[in-house]
Amino acid sequence: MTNKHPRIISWFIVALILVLLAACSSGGGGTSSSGGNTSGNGNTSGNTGSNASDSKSSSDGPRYTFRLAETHPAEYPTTLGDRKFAELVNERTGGRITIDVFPSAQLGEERAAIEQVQLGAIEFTRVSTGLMAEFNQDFGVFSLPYIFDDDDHVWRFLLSEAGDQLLDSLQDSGFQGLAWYSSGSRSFYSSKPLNSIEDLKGLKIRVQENQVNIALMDALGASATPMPYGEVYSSLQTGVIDAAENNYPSYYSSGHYEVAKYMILDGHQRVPEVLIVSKTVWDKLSPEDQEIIRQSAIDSIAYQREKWAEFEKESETMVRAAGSIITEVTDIKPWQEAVKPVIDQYRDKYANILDAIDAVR
Ligand code: GTR
Repeated sequence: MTNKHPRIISWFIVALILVLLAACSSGGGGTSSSGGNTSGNGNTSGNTGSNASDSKSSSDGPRYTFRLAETHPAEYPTTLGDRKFAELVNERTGGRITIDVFPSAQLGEERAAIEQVQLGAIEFTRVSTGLMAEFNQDFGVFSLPYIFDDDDHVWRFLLSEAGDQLLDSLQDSGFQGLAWYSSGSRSFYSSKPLNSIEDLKGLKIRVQENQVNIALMDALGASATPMPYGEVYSSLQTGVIDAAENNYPSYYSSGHYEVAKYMILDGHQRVPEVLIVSKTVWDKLSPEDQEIIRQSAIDSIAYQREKWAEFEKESETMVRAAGSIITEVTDIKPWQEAVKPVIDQYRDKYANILDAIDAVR
């Protein structure tokens, strides 16, 4: 009997295989596509589904999943900017490049994140130019007091050729600068009343970690305490420091207003944010991918600025409602006078950049 039906059995097996193959190719493709979606931090999952049908040439090529370190929480305007950037890159590469945004310093404090990006261990980060000053001296210019008239002036400079050159100058330090984001202006806040410039004298004030800030606190008769952003809340609470300084959105979202309810709106600095990528990673990308990434970063700026403007107002309302005591500065001249030695000390070092800033005043 076994010898009688070998042909029938083999035809049956062939038919069975064909049926199975057909089943796999029609239904299986759709369900197994989750393999391309393994990195999942939620923000990209909507895009990956469209990969298969996307025939744009940008969807051909290597697939990457990158990480972007962000110190602020998920709904902060810089994080929203990061996510917009990631979304644009993902769309424009037909889902081939995924950038997962890690908010709330999950990948480490800002300085550590920059170091990791420099090494290529983390691919992207959004940081304050105040922190970049220790990695690229030119960036220290942003910590000089009162060099910009207002936010429009900052943006005229950032979007000028000099601003582009500054982004490119990061190459010498192991990064590629991609785009600038808004960060408003910084003012002092303390657990002690702040009614005038005199009240800063003798205070221990937390600053972003760079040399210019140390000179600035000296000029104000205060003592600078550089420390990571994530340590400021408990340091204010326990009295390790008396004061800190930042914009409204950071003062609010970090909760610093809960432990330092006196704020004086002196607006001493306008320190923009910057989106950077590791040069090690950048150099491995094709020119087409570099272009998509660069353009997506630039195209995310408008969204970040819009969210910034909204959140700046919202945070002011929230801290006022929570009982912060906010002193307006009606005459800024005494402040500008007091910090003049800092400008004098750094004028030569930053002569070219300061000229470019003046040129768009
Ligand atoms: C914020 C900035 C953060 C961080 C922080 C700080 O304005 O957005 O990236 O640098 O200041 O003071 O450390």
